[in-house]
Amino acid sequence: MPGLTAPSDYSREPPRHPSLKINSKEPFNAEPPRLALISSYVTPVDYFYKRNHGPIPIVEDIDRYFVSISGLVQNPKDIFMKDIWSLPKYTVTATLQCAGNRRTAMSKTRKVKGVGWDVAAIGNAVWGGAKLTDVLELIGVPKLTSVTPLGGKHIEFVSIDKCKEEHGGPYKASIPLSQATNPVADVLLAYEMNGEPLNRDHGYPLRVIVPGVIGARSVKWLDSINIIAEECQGFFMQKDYKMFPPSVDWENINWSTRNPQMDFPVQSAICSLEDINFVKHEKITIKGYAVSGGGRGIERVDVSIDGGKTWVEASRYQKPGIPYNAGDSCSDKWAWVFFQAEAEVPQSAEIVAKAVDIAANVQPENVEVIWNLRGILNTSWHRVHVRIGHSNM
Ligand SMILES: Nc1nc2c(c(=O)[nH]1)N[C@H]1C(S)=C(S)[C@@H](COP(=O)(O)O)O[C@H]1N2
Ligand SMILES: [Mo]
Repeated sequence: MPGLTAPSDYSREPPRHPSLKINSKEPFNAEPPRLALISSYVTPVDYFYKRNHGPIPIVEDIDRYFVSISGLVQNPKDIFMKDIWSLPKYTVTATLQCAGNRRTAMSKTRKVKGVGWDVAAIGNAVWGGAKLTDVLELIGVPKLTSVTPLGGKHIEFVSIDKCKEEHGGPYKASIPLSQATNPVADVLLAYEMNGEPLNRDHGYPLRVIVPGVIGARSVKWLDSINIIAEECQGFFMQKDYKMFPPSVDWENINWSTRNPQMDFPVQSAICSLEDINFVKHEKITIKGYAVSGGGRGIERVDVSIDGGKTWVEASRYQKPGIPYNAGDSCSDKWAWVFFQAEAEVPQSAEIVAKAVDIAANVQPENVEVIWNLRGILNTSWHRVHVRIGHSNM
């Protein structure tokens, strides 16, 4: 495609912040330290987790870059950046979370396949761009369309990066057309992240942002869009990012029995403490993030210092000085909340956090009941251990 190319090796990768913890070098997969993650409500681009499946594409000529939109539509068209820039610009504060967040902990119960992540394969950014539904209007697909006259029901986003899983083909994913054309769903073709043009790692020049949905559907380095009758048949929709029950393992898996994961479930993690901590004082701060999918706000975060026998409610906030209330018009509905609680701990304590969303969905107590062979969606209660004293005691 003119304007955008994809290298077939890793010799032209962008620079990255040295504090990121690298889980895989090629392709580059990295997350920030826990404390850095909760240092600000809007995650700085440098600290935002990076999840790639191939070498990072390169824009050679932004004026020649376009997205071709075709498929089951009457008027297929190539959309250039100037067309996108001329549409109303929206900014949406949305949390992106990889379905593999917290995978390493799931692997401790029973081995799973996939890149290992601690609790920071997640970040919150202010995404700026055009609403996808406005872009689709340019080619004659009206708002709130669930099926086009030619039978298109899904919208497929195709990138140009070369992915091993696609045998060197590009990354792709789809969402229902009804969601893409619903202005309230806030699906963006984003060209900005935190007020700056997207950088290469995060999808420059243009990426999809599907708020409230696992990160895998927010396709970076967008190359083309297809309106199709059935959902995308690509690897990352059909052979990955599906949630299986604990009884299914590699010898008895039947991928077609499950739907591709879309909304992410309710999640929380403590970030002010590592898995095992030796502290000097009895008084500790328990701080972290909580978030749910589908725009469901966080109703409550409970914390425990005795492994989950007794609980207290943590305070929740997004922006300083503005009380957070799920569903309130001044809260960011697609974004995480931070929670905080102070506690006095005995000599040795198991600290636990669990969040509840506005639909009263609660995180499961144990990882065993949600174990799945791909290690996705570990949303079990997050536990850390604290001991008073020194590590050599
Ligand atoms: N083209 C392309 N888009 C992609 C991916 C990819 O490898 N290639 N990874 C997906 C996954 S699995 C996630 S979690 C998010 C990560 O976005 P980020 O790197 O900006 O944090 O991008 C998604 N979009
Ligand atoms: Mo992901």
